[in-house]
Amino acid sequence: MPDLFIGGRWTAAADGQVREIRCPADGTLVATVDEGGAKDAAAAIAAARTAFDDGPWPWTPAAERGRLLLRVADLLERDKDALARAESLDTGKRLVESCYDMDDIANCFRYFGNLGAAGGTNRVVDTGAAETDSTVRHEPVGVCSLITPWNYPLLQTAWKVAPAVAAGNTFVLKPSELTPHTAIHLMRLLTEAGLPDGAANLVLGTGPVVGAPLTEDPRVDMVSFTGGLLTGRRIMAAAAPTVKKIALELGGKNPNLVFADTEFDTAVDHAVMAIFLHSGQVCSAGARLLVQDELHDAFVDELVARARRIRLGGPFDDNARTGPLISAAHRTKVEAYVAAGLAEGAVLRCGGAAPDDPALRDGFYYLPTVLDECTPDMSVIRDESFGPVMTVERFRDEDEAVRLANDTVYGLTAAVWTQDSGRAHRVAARIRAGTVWINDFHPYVPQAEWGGMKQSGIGRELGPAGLAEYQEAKHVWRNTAPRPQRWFE
Ligand code: TXE
Repeated sequence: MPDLFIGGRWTAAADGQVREIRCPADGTLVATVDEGGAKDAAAAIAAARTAFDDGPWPWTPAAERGRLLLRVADLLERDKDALARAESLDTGKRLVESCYDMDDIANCFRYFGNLGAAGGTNRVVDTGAAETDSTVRHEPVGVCSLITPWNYPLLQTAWKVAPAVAAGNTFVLKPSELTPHTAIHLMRLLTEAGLPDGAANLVLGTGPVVGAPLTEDPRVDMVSFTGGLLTGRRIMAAAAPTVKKIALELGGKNPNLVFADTEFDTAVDHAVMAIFLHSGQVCSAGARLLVQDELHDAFVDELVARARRIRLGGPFDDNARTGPLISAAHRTKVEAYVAAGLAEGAVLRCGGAAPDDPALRDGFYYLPTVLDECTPDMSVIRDESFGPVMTVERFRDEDEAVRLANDTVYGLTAAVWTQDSGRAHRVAARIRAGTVWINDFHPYVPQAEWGGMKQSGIGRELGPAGLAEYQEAKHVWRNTAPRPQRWFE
């Protein structure tokens, strides 16, 4: 069966191109999929445009749209095992982690489904004048291009597709060219749940070939993108000439602040998890450890010992605790990043290389790495590695901790560890990031907004604002007893 989904039909690429998808854990061939081009992107945009302008979906009552999403949530649960397996083969991620992702994805559809099923968000306005009625209607934005990355492929897709569909939009989805399989499966589930033809379209392919037209075409009203900062800047520029609405989630360089009064074992445990989960390929990863001077030596010694014990392995290896990087190119980038840090004076405490275990030879593995004695001017502090690399900086007091934490162009997440709740709240208030955890790292819920300050992005996903992102507010004012005003008489 072909892999592109355009106007309710499965189709091969117009120019017949295909791509091999290989598992990053061992290089085995997962499948060969159709690779779209500019013609396919144009056809998908046309289908989404027609479905929006003429189709039933934008005019379907919000409650009915919500019920469709609840059916999708049920179907996701039905197909959880197959979806998790497909996600693990594409990404190399441990199967158990893909299973957690699938639960989160069903919850995301359920959250936006319930929001819709509650009956829409239109608002009656009291104008203060008796002979008027006034309503603010929340309408869909239109045709949305949804462009997603490879680290949490279906999760990041769900964060866009569920609210876009709930709000009545039509869309063209372009997943990362490296991880297309769960997006293909999702199209089947949306159709099975009853989404009309043309409301959901899928084009596989690369950023420059398929992504670029999706961000430039005048028939597209909105672009929602999750990925790297450089691509985000490019997308913003591409969307500017036609003044599209944009939503961007562009990663982070997230500080994890540990004060000396914290509970030692728990804070070390979370610091290790904060960065080495999914080998650091997490936009919210706690890549920058900031630790108070007097705790530094003991804390770093212990976390280095634990990092050395982390077992690497493929998706179906029950003993593995984290997997490979997504590609050879990405590993090369992480290697260059570490080399730059060492040249700038960072101290390598562990890792800093690919593992020498012959069983891992065919995968893109990289050892959990800790770079100590880092300073704010170093490139390893300023740039995102998106790999299993933790940098360590020291701070003396609360003011210095906050100053260092905020000394970055990013602002996605941060964490503060202390038993002093006054300090915890002061620091949380002063850090410029979209999410701040106190004595925790990584949890999120679909009810709470997610997104970045500064160059980590524009707009929010999840929560009520995550739905509003896909809506336009329209004020409809009706004069119930119109009379001439005689303004010019
Ligand atoms: O991401 P890209 P890449 C960061 C991380 C990583 C870096 C680069 O630091 O090392 O980004 O990774 C599509 N027009 N994050 O190169 O390029 C592309 O096909 C339209 C953070 O893999 O941002 C894919 O579908 N689309 C992050 C998507 O953009 C374009 C997750 C993401 O790819 C395009 C991943 C273009 N011109 C990487 N060029 C996070 N925020 O979670 C590419 N794409």
